Amino acid sequence: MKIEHVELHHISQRLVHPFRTSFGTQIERSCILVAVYSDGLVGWGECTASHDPGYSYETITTAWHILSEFLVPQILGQEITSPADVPPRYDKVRGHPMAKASLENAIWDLLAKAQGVSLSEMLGGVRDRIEVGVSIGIQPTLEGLLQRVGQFVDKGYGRIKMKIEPGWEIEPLSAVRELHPTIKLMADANSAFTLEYAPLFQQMDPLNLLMIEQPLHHDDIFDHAKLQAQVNTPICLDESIHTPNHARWAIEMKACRIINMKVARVGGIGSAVAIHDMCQEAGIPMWHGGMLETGVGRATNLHLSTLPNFTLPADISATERYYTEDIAEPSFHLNVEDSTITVPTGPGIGVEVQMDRVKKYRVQHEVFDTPG
Ligand code: OSB
Ligand code: MG
Repeated sequence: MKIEHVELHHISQRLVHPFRTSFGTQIERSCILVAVYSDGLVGWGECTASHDPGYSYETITTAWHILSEFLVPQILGQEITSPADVPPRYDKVRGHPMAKASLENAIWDLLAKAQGVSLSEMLGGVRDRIEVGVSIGIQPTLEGLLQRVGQFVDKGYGRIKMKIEPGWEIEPLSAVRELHPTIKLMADANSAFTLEYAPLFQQMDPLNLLMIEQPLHHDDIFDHAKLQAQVNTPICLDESIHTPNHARWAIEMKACRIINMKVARVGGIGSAVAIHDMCQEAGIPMWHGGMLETGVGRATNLHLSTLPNFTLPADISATERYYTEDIAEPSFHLNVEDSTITVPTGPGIGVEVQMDRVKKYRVQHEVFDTPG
């Protein structure tokens, strides 16, 4: 298919509830939506870079720059017959996986739509609903935390993830564990600790956590291996894994027993599948993480999670947990009987972007047309 036209939309939406992690508090959530046009079809991808470089060095502004100056020009006007045609066109661009993923994922959606199959079918997915949990930010008080956890448990979420940082760890985790003795519980530190905290992580062993996510430095693998050797709870890497090589190093070094997949963090669906296959081979289970996505990114994440090695609950919650009004329809609901979300079955990612809403939340827009 010849890519005839590309559009970038920077949108900003208020979250239903502020989201506090060890790197900051989000009240508004911005992203770039990438739309690629060919043969009367449009494919969508979401760039999850944030306003600030807290989770990753990429921001909306760097991603816009990389997309408009370097990535879109490599795709526009080109004949693309397979998603595998895309990554080689990025050869001259180092890093910037979130920018790369948004355009590649939009092309996967476009090609799946052209074939009349869902993205999951195109990928060889094996399930039609994904087990999910909810990620709960750092709360101002312990009582507030227990109340918030209780609300999500009552809504039917079967897995709770709590954000932690130095000073907000054992006490809140123990309090939640005491109230919910059998729930699937885990902690995400977003790189807030150092190896000197190993004794603190050993204290978490009796809490029977599913895993501890990214306790140490955002680009570390080495110290995580030292920490994993000292604790029984599985360590899961998020921030440290950007390429199949990172995953291989982490597995060979025994730096983790679980890997969190974020398709944007690893540069797109092609790289995500390569990491998936490597982890499956190595016996390292995975789950899909989240970046507070709109319906576009959430749908992409659900389709990818249908691959066989995604065996742990995903950070993909119902739309209402994030936004009062999403930019895509239909919105996602929790199946309360088994804490799952159903994967859309329509062509591509299976959601319809509502252009009137995109325009309502849009703060920046750029159109790229085929030269000549
Ligand atoms: O580390 O998993 C993370 C949100 C923004 C940035 C990083 C992370 C998160 C979450 C939210 O934990 C997961 C979700 O989308 O529900
Ligand atoms: Mg994380």
